[in-house]
Order: sequence, then C-alpha cells, then structure tokens
Amino acid sequence: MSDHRSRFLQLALRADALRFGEFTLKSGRQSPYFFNAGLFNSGALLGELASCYADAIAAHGVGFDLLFGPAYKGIPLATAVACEFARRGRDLPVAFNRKEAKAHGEGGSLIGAPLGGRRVLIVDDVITAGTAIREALAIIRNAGGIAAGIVIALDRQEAVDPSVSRRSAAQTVADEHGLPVIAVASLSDLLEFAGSQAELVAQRERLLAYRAAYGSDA
Ligand code: OMP
Repeated sequence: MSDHRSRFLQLALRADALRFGEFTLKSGRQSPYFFNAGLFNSGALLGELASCYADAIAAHGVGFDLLFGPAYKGIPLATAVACEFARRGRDLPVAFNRKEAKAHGEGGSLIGAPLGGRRVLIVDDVITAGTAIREALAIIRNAGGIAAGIVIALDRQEAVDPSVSRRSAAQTVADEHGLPVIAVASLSDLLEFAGSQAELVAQRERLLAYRAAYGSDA
C-alpha cells in the first residue's frame, strides 16, 4: 500500500474520523463504518490530511488549474489542499460554493477564484452513491469551468444498486463524465490495513460482510 494511503488511514483513526459501529448512510444503508471528515478539526490535522490529498493528486498526475471545494465539507478540504500546494511551491486558485445563493452584497453562490475556462479539480470527502459529486459537477459546468477530475479522501467502493450492477459509484461517475476519480484510500485499502492490525480483526469481518452485500467488483 502506498505511503499516503496508510498515512491517511492511521491519521483518520487517530482523529476518530474513521469509526466502526452501526451507522445509517445518506443512502439508508446500515454501515459498519463511517468516515466523518468534519473531525479533522484542527490546523495540524487538516494540514496532515491535505498532505495525503496532495500526494494522491501528485501520484496520479492529473492536470488542473483550480481547486474547488463543494459546500460544506469540501470547503476546508480544498482550502487546506491549496495551502499544502502553495507550501510545495505551486500557488493554485481555490473556489467553493454556498448552499444558498446570496441576493445582496457580492451576490451569487460561488466564492473565491473564477471558474470560467479553468480546469477544475473537485476536492471532497467521500463517495458512496455519487450524488454529492454529481451536484458539484453541475455547479462547475454552470460556472463555465471545465471539470478535470475529482479527489476524495475515501472511496467506499459501493454499487448504487448491487442487483443491477456491481460497478462502483466512483467508476460510474468517472465513466459518465470521462474524468479521473482519485481516492486517497478506498475500502480495499481499509481492508488491507485492517488485516495488518490485530485490534481490527473483528471490524474487518464486518467490513467484508458489508462489502459482500453492497460493494463494487473493483
Ligand atoms: P454520496 O452523495 O452518496 O456519494 O455520499 C457522500 C456523502 O455521504 C458525504 O458527503 C457525507 O454526507 C455522507 N457520508 C459520509 O460523510 N461518510 C461516510 O462514510 C458515508 C456517507 C454516506 O452517507 O454515504
């Protein structure tokens, strides 16, 4: 497993952002694990997380000119990743959206650098069914930006409807839009990581059962 994957999984466990138990997802599924990116809630944690994102982006080699963070969780993520790139010597424009358009002041629903004509890399937290990412792609398109790819911390590698197809939501979005979906880590990485940690043996069994029910064939 590449360094940024295991670094990220260790960091997420340390920050309590990755938890095991019983969780109800946006899709209604009952999941034995949950990733809460909101728990990267200090400068140091966000900085370490941003370094994992930046390594995943660099390892992929995707070309882009601007970082976009979809409201709400994507906003601090894209901002922290922009700071990390600047620290590494590349100053990138960054933008994000509001959930509700503002009618007064500067107005509109976009904040930050203009998207028009720029190759936009979306920075978000997690993909399950791909709904949040599809919304972000529409925002970029409407603002005249050119979507270049999507980077997320965790790809849960779930099929939207396993009775129809075992293709993951991330693969489906990638195919539909012809875009790379880059995950710092995926459920497969989490399973591999859990296999190497004695204290995660029981959790790994539950993750495997969940993957058998809802997982993609990736
Ligand atoms: P999709 O829109 O179905 O891809 O799910 C992404 C969203 O699900 C995230 O932006 C979260 O609101 C939420 N989520 C998590 O944050 N962490 C998880 O581990 C799982 C989910 C989820 O509900 O599927």
